[in-house]
Order: sequence, then structure tokens, then C-alpha cells
Amino acid sequence: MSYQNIVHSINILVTSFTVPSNPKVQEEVRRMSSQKDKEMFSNPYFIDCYYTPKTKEQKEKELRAHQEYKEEISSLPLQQSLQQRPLRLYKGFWFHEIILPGILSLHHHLHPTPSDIFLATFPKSGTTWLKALAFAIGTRNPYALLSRHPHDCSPFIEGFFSGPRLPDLDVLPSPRQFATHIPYSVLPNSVRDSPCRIIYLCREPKDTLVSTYHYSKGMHRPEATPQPMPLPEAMELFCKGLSMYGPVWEHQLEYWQESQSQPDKVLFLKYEDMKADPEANVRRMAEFMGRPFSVEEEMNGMVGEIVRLCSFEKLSQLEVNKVGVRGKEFGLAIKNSSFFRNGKVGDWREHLTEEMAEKLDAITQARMYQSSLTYSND
Ligand code: PAP
Repeated sequence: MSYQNIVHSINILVTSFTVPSNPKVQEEVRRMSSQKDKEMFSNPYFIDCYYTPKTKEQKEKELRAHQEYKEEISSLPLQQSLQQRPLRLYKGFWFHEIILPGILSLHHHLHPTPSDIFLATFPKSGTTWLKALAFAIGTRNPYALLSRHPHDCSPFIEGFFSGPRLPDLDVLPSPRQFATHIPYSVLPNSVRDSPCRIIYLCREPKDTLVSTYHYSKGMHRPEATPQPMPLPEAMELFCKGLSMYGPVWEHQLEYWQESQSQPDKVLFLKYEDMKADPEANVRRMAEFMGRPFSVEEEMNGMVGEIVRLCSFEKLSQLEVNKVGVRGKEFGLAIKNSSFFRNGKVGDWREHLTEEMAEKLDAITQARMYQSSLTYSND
């Protein structure tokens, strides 16, 4: 089906929506009919998920559920994030308000299959890299990345469910790969209890903060960008966990503990180790994904080719990653290029004062006390 046909069909689906009686649901239906929501369905890679025909009753039920999630969320503790957007505290973690309906919805509607792979990260820990690598390993076609942004390789699952329309994940080709920032304890039971696998990529907190800080400057509607927050202020919020999916320490520890008790379920990777020895880590990923490299692939240099094509140096120079924006479904215009800053280990040294670094390290040590998790650039 051509892209134009798909968009046309979606338009018909949206405009033929019957408006139900509940005023709040009506409001959502009107919102769905807006241009912005049509744009939301315009990602050509996953659009089929929104294309499954649904009855009027199904659509109304989905809208009502979405409205109920929003009502539930409106009673949760509220704070501003270092991204200067509303955050809600849910099960011990801070989530951007706009994403929480997706998380609540996943608890009811996500049914993983044993072959599903979840790529989990705390934001700004190397998600883009992990997505590119998992896609290249899964498809054995790293060259597709020359024209496909890594974020178009696997749906960001909570974002996918955050709108008033449920996607149909059964249309995605198997084995499916999903990306998520959801902490382990907040994942739906269906993910934790099923034999599906999780790859977690962890990054040293100081570098994570610096990356988060730079990225947050571009996380706004272009016409409504607030004054950038000074870094010391942003760090204070980060330390309190007031950053999307924060606090970072508990996020990392939960996945670390699961990887120790269930190594077949959770593979725990570190950004710094991946930088130091990408080939070894690509092999670990492939084994864990059930797709180890054959002798022939090893001889043909497949591992090195995947590493090369997924490297920061290569991906950041590709046109597809340099132009365009994403995040329209969240009212944002995030430049595709903003996922590629410099990809360095230890870049915090350029941005944090000694005092700031000591403070962050002290928190890290206190939180990691009695845990065997360590960071490679300590
Ligand atoms: P996300 O969680 O919003 O998807 P994520 O990809 O985790 O973002 O974070 C971006 C970081 O990964 C950036 O780090 P920096 O700010 O310290 O530079 C980005 O440069 C880095 N990054 C992106 N692609 C790669 C890559 N191929 N190799 C290594 N690092 C990368």
C-alpha cells in the first residue's frame, strides 16, 4: 500500500468516527480529528498498527479508557521536570504526564510473545545506539540504517499506547523489537512474567545527566521554548529524580538486580563497555537474542560491519539522521539530529564542576551501597 493511500485511509477512518455522548470522550474524538493526530499516524514504518478496522463500540471503549487513565493520572503528585514539563509520580518514579496514559494502557493491552525483545534504557543512556544495533543484529541488514533513523527501527512502546487509539501490534513482523524507558518494577506483569527478553543499556549517571541536560533544551515546541535552565539547577532536579523516568539510580538498580537473578531474561549492558569493545558486546547481544553469528558470518566480517554502520561517527553523518523532526504526537518538534551530540564517555568533565561531580558520585555511592553494580569509568 502506498504512503498516500495509507494516509488517505486513515483520514477516512478518523473523519468517519461517530461522536459518542460523553462530553469528555467527545473532546477526545475532536482532538483525534485534528491535524496533529493525523500526523501522529504518519510514521510509515508502523502505520499498519493503526490500520486494523475497529467497530464503533471498540473505538468508544478505547476513548473512554483513555479518558479514565487521564483522570487517574490527574490525582498523582505533580512536579516540573528539568525538561520544564509536568511530571507525575507513579509507583516511585517520575513520568512525563503525557506518556503515563500509555503506561497504564500497556498494563491492560500488551501481550508479549516469547520471541519479543524489549530494549530498555533510562533516557539518554544510548537508546538510539541500542536500537540500531538490535535492528542490525535482528535483520542482519545494517545497510537499512543508511536510510532509516534508529528510532524508526522499533516502536517506543509507551509512546505508542499513549494516544486514544490502541495500536494493533500483531501486524508487526516477528520477532518484534520494542523500546521502552519504563523501570522494571513498572513494566506490565505480562512483560515480566512472559519468556520475552529484555536488553538493558546502562550509562554512568554523570554522563547521563549531561546528555539529558543538552537534549532537554530541544524538547519543546519550537514556538514555546522556555529559557534554558542553568545546569546546576537541572542537576538538583536530576538528583531528586525530577527528570523523565527518574530517579536514574533506582532505574538502573532494578534492571541490574533482575539481570543477576534472571540472566536469561535480562541482559545488562553498559554504554562504557560497549564503547570499549563494541564487537564483543554485539556478539553478546546476538547470543542473547537467539541469533548468534555463524562461522560464515564471522568470516565475512558481519560483526565489524554492524559495529561500523551503527557507530556514532557513521550514524551521525547520515542525511536521514541529520534532517527532520519527530515527537509530533507529544506536541514536540525534536530534531532527528538531537539524538547524536558527541557520544563520548566522560564528557561530564567538560560540563560539571568538581563539586558537582563529587555530589553526584556521593549519591551514586550511597544508592549503590550493597549492590555489585559499578561503572566502568569510575
Ligand atoms: P533517547 O533516550 O532520547 O532515545 P539516547 O539515544 O539514549 O536518547 O541518548 C543519546 C545519547 O546517545 C547521546 O549522548 P551524548 O549527549 O552524551 O552525546 C548521543 O550522542 C549518544 N549516541 C547516539 N548514537 C550513538 C552511537 N551510535 N554510539 C554511541 N553513542 C550514541
